[in-house]
Amino acid sequence: MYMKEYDHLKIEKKWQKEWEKKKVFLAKNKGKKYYSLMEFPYPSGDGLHTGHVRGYTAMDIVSRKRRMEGYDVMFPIGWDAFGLPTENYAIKTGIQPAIITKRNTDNYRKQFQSLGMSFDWSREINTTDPKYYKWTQWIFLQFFKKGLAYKAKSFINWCLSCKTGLANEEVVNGQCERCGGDTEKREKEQWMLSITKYADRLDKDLDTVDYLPQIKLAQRNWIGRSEGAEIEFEIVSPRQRLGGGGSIKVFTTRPDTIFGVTFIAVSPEIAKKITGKDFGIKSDTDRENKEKIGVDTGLRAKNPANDEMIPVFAVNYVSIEYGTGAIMAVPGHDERDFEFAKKYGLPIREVIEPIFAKNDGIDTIKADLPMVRREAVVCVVKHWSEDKYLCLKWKKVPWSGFVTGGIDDEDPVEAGKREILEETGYKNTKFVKKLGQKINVQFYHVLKKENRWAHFQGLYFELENGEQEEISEKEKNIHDIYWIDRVQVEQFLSVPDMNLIWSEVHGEKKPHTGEGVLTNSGKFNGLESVEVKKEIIKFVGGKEKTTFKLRDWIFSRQRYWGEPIPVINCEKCGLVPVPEKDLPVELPKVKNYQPTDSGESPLANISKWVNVKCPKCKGKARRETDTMPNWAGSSWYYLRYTDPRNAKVFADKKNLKYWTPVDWYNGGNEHTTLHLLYSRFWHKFLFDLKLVPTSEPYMKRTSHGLILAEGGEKMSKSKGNVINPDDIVERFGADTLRLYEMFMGPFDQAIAWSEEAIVGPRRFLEKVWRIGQQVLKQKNSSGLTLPGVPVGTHTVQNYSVSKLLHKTIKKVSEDIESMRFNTAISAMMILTNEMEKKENLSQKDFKSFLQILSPFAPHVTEELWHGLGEKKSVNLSTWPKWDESLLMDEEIKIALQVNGKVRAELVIQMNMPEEDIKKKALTNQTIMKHVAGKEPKRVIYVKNRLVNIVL
Ligand code: ANZ
Ligand code: ZN
Repeated sequence: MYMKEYDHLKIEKKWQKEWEKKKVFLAKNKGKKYYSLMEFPYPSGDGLHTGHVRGYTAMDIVSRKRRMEGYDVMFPIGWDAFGLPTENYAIKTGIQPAIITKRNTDNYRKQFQSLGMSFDWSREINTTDPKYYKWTQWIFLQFFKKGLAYKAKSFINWCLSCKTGLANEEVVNGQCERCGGDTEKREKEQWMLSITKYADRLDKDLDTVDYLPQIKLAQRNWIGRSEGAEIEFEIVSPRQRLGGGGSIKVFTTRPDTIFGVTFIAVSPEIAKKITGKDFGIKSDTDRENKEKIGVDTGLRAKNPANDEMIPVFAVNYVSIEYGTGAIMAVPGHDERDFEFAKKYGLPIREVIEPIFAKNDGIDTIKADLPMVRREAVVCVVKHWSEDKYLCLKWKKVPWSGFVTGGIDDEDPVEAGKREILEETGYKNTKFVKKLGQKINVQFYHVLKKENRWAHFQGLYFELENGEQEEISEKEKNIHDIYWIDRVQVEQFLSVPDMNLIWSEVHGEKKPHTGEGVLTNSGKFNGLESVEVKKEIIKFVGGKEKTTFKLRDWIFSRQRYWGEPIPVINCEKCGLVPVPEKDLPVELPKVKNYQPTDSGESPLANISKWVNVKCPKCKGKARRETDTMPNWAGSSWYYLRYTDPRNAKVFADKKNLKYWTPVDWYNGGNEHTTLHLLYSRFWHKFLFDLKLVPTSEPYMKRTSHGLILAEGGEKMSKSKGNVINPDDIVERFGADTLRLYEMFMGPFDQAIAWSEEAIVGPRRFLEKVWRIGQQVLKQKNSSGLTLPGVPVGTHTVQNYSVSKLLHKTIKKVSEDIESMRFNTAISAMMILTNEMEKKENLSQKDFKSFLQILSPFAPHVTEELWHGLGEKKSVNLSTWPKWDESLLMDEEIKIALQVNGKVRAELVIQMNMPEEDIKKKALTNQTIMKHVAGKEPKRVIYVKNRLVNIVL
């Protein structure tokens, strides 16, 4: 019945076959559904590597747990098999991509099976199967019919080595995301999908889903929602050329800075449109990094806020692709404009004073008190002979800074001198200059007991000598005086905004780019920037406008191994969709997969395939020869799993209603922008057509960290550091590999492979095996441990194991939900250490332990489970519940009585089982003396209070 040694090879094969035979993991389409999904792989020639195993194991654990919780679980798998690596391999070897794909998927399937993944294999799909891509093409046609798929000439990124166009998001630092080769811009006619029409919803609806915060953020950044305004600046000169009219529309997120505009900056394209002249400037999309260049166009515009005449520059740092392609430049508060203005000697005007509100510590603003505004000065004072500055550290509040003080209707310089004298005693101050920067600080004045809004004017003084008066006792109690070295002043200041004042004395002044209080802004002076935006937009006749960074999706590739775009070009009728009855448009077999240098797809050379009749007029026409990008098939695959063999629709409504949305979707960190966004977009489109029941495809999304090679480098074939899971499965077993990968570190972080560390999980499983053999032996040898019958002291000892077991059940249950697999495993390791020490471990407890371990190590647990007489898979058993009362650690004292008289005390754990307590009472030394060997008539237990032994 049981093996002596833990023979993983035998056990794992045996159960994989058994599961398959008994169809343990097939989804049933009835009951409480749970849809767990892991991104399907691209089946490359190299096979699965250990990096893949991490994410799949995680979702396998979740799926197995859900089955045990009584859900009808669907955990499907398939192949995202179109794409360049296969095509490039086909070019090299002359083997058809379809054949290569079959070979690779066969290998992947075998590998997944050897890992014990509980996939529902009956739902396997393949994006390159014509029966599948028929529906990818069909969905594309729906986009086309709604005008959301269109052709446009545009500059695209061209990969010189893949010889294909790439979407912006497939270019990373100027290089092709796939092959790492150089890219260039080429103008080409391209198919586009109007994802921008969904930008707003793609952003807003993130509020309705449970994604990890960093994933939502990545999506939001990619969509790049920006709330601002469009404002027109009238062109006032030269009048004659423009016929006295015309204006430039700018997009700004900071209408509150409009009084600080000192020039208009437009993209070269807009400059050309207005003036007809080419200024020889190329716009650079990489607007943050490049040196800013510009030319005065000679145009003058009027600022609608203050009627000022300002110059219009054609610049390289404003792009035609964003907003209106023109900006109102505010060098006082924008770093790019600041850099440009300094370079070209344009005025810099400050209109926003920083504001700093104290919101921690004892000087936190009190919400229920009014704000009292005070004019104030802040005095930077230089030492008479050294490069040091006079600083104060307050005693009662956590402030350190310069000499400051309030002023009423007096000359600020005089007030400053007076404050310096009062607070520090220094007499001979020489005023040098006023500092342009003013700042606002809001705080609770602890001594005056009121909220203060201090409006600080910066003043700069130098001391002529060190002559000092005695300071009053009162002042001495307020602060200590320090002379701080120039390089340390910045560190010393506790209010960060004071740095802006300091930076005018020393160091480089930078524009304040945050919010604040308006100044030099006419009737808006003194108001806060965040509150005044709408009003200013109205004041200058602008309109509120939201823009997005997201661009339309370039949806064509000039390559062979992709879904043909199902459209026909007719000279007479234009672009005509292939009739639905003619779908799929199958990829023809070709001899040569080589892409062409002209940038046309290799399909263009197959005249038999290309030349067709127009479906509308029956005249001469040509097929589209571009194919879809490799993101197409993965944009809707999770829908197909619900009904994978349907030939009439992409999925039956009933199945969609039952299974979608996906309850939990896990995948690589690298897919949290593009794939996730693209599939959300397709889903919303299908939702609008009432073809899917929900507006979001995935309820929950998590991502796992990469597994790096030993030493921390990325695993790659070229570096020869890829770890093949087959090898590990053979030597250590799939259960060990699974455990190891879940144990190696926090799930969302990258972590390096370590051959040495894998031994730990293996030893753990060997221990589980040994304990299992022990429990089995007990079961087989005698009736000694029949559950519920206490024998000797064993029950008492078992009690502490039970307690730890219930703690572990709770921990594992909760940790799986929050993907803290590593801590779940270490809790189980601690439990086995305790279990191993016990001589007569109860079968029941051991079985509960097998159940919670089974999602992690399904094979060995299944073997032991059946060894203990179970007939059904452990994955069909019920997930154990923990007993709350056993979790309490509280110890209490109870009284031990003999014939009603208290003779001793006993410390017990609260809610300890009655049997255990009675036994403890009877074996207590003092009590045994009093009982003196007599047979007790009765033993009465009052819960958590006392035991009375009646003789
Ligand atoms: C005036 C201003 C004042 C601006 C200020 C910023 C700070 P985000 O937040 O990324 O949407 N801008 C607008 N269109 C641009 C274009 N086509 N190329 C380059 N820059 C452009 O950025 C919006 C801000 O970026 C806009 O607000 C505009 O500069 C600039 F203190 O207007 B702002
Ligand atoms: Zn036609």
